[in-house]
Amino acid sequence: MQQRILSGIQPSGALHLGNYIGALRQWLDLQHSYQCYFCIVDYHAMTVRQNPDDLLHNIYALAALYRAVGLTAKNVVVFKQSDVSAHTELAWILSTFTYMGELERMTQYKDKVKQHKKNNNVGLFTYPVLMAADILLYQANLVPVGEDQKQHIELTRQLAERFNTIYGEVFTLPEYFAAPQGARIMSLDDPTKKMSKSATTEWGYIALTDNPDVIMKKIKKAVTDSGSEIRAGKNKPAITNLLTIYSVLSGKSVTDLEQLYLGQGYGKFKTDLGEVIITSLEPIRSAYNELMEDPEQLIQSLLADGANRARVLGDVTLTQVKTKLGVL
Ligand code: ATP
Ligand code: LTN
Repeated sequence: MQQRILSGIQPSGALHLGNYIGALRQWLDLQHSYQCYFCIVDYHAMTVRQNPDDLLHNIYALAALYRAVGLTAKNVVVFKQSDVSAHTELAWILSTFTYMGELERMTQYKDKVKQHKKNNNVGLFTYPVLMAADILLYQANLVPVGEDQKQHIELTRQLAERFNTIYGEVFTLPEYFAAPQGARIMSLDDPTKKMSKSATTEWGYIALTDNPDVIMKKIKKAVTDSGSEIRAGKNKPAITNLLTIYSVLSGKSVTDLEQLYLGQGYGKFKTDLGEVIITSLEPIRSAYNELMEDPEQLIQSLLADGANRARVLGDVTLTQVKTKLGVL
């Protein structure tokens, strides 16, 4: 039987190069050899207060982007988390297998609390349990995500193992899968932070839908390190990040790029990098714009079909879990 993948992205804003390199590009490669479930995790996005019109727009936009990047294989199921109620049902059950201390250790939770001091809600805390439910419901073998999510996958494995030990084998233990290069793309205006949708300024990220002028401006404005050599290294986080992006998108190794720009300043390097990003993102942007001309149509066909296919599989697992627990 073909192995299965599940992954998800929050509809919490414009997708950026970090999401593309860390997650979407991996999905593109894997879609041909796995049965794929790609979720729009709208319940996760709600852990930060959302405006309903923006949330709906972001759901449509994310569905369109999943297609625009090329997630079109027959075995790809794209669906919205809130359409499949088994996710929240299983999350409740799993929460009774999760210890407070385990959630208190999650670094994403600690970071988010700092960002949202006035809305430190319980959902932010239990966020990883819902994520575990997303994954375990589909008996996923592999979860391709950025490095920031590794800790959540480890917790998911722990919960699955705990349940299986007490009640008998139900859940498949999922493996974390990271991009070989670029699993953690850093912010352009602060290379000590990861590139993020919820950044305070737009200078930190390049959105997949940014137009060429904006992309070039953002790259020109990206912070650099002291010294002028184009060289990767521990004490050069900014240029290492830019070289990583260049390398992934051009297929040239970082060592080759260092050779290519030996003795040259940042100016030429940044212009070339800007061009590489523009060329890589152009087909995505045009496919996305075309799909967004009729988002209602897209939602109806893609997400309705996706939800139906996801429900079938989700219900099988939930029934097994409920049977084991004695509530069916
Ligand atoms: P937010 O800032 O709203 O928390 P985000 O930008 O971190 O959002 P998510 O929707 O949480 O984006 O993540 C979607 C996928 O992209 C996940 O697999 C995540 O690990 C990956 N990802 C996010 N940021 C980066 C990054 N900077 N580098 C590599 N992968 C990333
Ligand atoms: N927690 C992830 C988003 C997410 C996810 C998932 C990723 C929710 N459910 C299931 C992979 C599998 C994030 O914040 N990036």
